[in-house]
Amino acid sequence: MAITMEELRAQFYEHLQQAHAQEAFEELRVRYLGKKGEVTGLLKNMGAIAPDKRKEYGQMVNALKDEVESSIKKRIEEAHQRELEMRIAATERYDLTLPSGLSEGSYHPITLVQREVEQIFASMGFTIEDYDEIVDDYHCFEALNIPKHHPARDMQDTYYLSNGQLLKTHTSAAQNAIMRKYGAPLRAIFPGRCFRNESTDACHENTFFQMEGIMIDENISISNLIYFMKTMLSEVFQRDVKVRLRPGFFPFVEPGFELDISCAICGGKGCPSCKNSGWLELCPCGMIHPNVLKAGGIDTDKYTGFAFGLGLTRLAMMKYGIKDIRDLNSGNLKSLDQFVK
Ligand code: FA5
Repeated sequence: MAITMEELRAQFYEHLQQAHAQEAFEELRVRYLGKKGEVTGLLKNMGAIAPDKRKEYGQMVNALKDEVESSIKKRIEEAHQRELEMRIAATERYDLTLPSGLSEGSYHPITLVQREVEQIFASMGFTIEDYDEIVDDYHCFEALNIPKHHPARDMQDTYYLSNGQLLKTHTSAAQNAIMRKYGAPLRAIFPGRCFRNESTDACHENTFFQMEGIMIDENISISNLIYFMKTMLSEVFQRDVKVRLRPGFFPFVEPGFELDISCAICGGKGCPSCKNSGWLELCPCGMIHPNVLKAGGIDTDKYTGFAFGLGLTRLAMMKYGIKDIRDLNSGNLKSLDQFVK
């Protein structure tokens, strides 16, 4: 007895279920859809079909043909996908418990010390500001009471750009913009990279970091300045450090001071890190000159303020006992390893 269409469909799916390889799918295609294939063969039964049902029967056979065709195609795609996944699994097997083989990263000592100082000042109500590295003459000098041809410009060997701008020689270059941005009263610190065209030695680099701080309010005096400097140093070093304050000249402060720290490398005896003086200039500071306040739009009848320019790179040297400042820019990963946190 001839097989019915339903029986043929069921038989096909049973065979399809058992087929896994490409050749098996090809065999199925020939067996069911080839010229002498079993689905094609259904058309041979057409003579036994009543004439008014033949059209419908032909359509059903064609639908079965399409179904067989697309079912085989789908299984071929699934088989490809499975094979691909197996290949990936075989080549990329991760064992998340294995050690990475890479050493732990570390923060640069300047970053560590910068963050520490930032935290100290933030806890005392100072905001932390960012400023450009390329600045103009006005902000770096003129707004700081250093007019053109003033001899104080020689104190900082400046890198000028061909467009007349310059690389920031000190973080004081941001003072004017920050005063103008916030007005008074104001407490802000602004760390930054500075550039000076000078010869390098154990305590001088041509690229180094400073952190500027300004506090402007009514009745700010030198005693406020000394209090903040002392607090900052005792928090950073967590011990008593020997410092000295001596008069210093900077056109943007009056009076001005040099704050030196006893050299932590030699304990104050004198060594190359402190140029054999036993002291290292660390944080010049002073009361902001009225001309600078005025340039920043601050009412000098009402407000006074102090400013300091902390040498962050030197602070990192002193805190971590780094003998030569040039090591900090050397990119020597071995020496940085010790700062892994
Ligand atoms: C200034 O740059 C002033 N703007 C600081 C200031 C701010 C004074 C506010 C008063 C009020 P000076 O050139 O001395 O000053 O630099 C300040 C600190 O930066 C130095 O004490 C030192 O710690 C550090 N420093 C300066 N030049 C170098 C250098 N070449 N390499 C490493 N650190 C340096």
